[in-house]
Amino acid sequence: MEEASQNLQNSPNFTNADSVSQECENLISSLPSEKDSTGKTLYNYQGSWYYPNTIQSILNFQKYFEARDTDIILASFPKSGTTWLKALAFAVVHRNKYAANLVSHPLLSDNPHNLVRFLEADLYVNNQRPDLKELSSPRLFATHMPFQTLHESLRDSPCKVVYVCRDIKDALVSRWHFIRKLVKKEYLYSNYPVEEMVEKFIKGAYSFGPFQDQVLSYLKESLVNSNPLLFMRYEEMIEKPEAQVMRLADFLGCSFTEEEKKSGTVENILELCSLSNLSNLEVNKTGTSTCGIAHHAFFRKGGVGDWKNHLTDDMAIKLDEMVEKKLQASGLKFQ
Ligand code: PAP
Repeated sequence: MEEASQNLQNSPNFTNADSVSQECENLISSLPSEKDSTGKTLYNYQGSWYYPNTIQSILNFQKYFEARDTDIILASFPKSGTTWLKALAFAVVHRNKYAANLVSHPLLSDNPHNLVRFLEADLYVNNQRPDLKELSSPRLFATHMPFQTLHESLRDSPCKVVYVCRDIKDALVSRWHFIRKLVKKEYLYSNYPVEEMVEKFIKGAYSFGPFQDQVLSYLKESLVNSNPLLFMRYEEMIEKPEAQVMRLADFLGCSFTEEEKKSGTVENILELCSLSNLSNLEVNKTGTSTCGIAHHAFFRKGGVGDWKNHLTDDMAIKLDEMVEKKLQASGLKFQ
């Protein structure tokens, strides 16, 4: 959900990229700004870069969202495993309502992004007060905002936050593919060179960037715990999916029982939410999500290390060093 969205002329949620309130316009005029490669302006709000329409929806969210103590917020930097985490969390939380292997499971007929909707990139786009009161608890939401921006609306609530983090290089390459896949030939981004994406990541001014600042915001929070926070890593989910999904269930307060473990519930959920299963569903081949993106664009290769096919060693070293430097300066480590 990012630069490409600025080019989605047919998307209902992204057409009014610059239609913002007077209040938002005043705020924006005071913020640091940078031009992207198409000449559109990004602004830095609370330490992260956004296009104006996203700042407007963040303001809507910060002003009007009323957290419930039972809410669950799934947070991520774009292209870090959001779709997978949404599917897993939905399946885990609602497993008593929908058996994971039944044909009627919502994940078989709808995309994870419609079942767990983004706050700033969907629900609050062009809508100051989406009706969220009717949703039954626990409500699941998602965000790409850094913790400090999300926290403004969670201050008075002990609701849970799950953050999924992925190697910057794989997240970058995934974003690059996403932009090229999503955007029609006539738009500039279909010929977007990966070098430009790397430059952008090094410079830091791109939507929801800088990566390392966002990761640090959640890493810090996982120590402070003003909200209960589970820090997950995409690579660990790939390596040990059973252990990670059980960790997720434990954190969400719905641990798998011994009987569930014996009867294969964990495996069923993992199979239901697997990249191969989800990407081959009719709904994910054809549909468009509530945030205006074609479902198929959220699924590609998955896994760890695809960056090796697209980035040079020099690029990789620069990106890794940049992240390490940021984390070292804070005295924090991933593990
Ligand atoms: P978003 O931030 O726009 O929602 P997000 O789901 O975080 O996107 O990232 C998409 C990546 O997750 C893609 O990675 P790739 O480009 O390296 O292939 C996509 O393939 C991968 N992905 C999507 N669904 C799954 C899944 N069920 N299991 C594992 N990986 C997945």
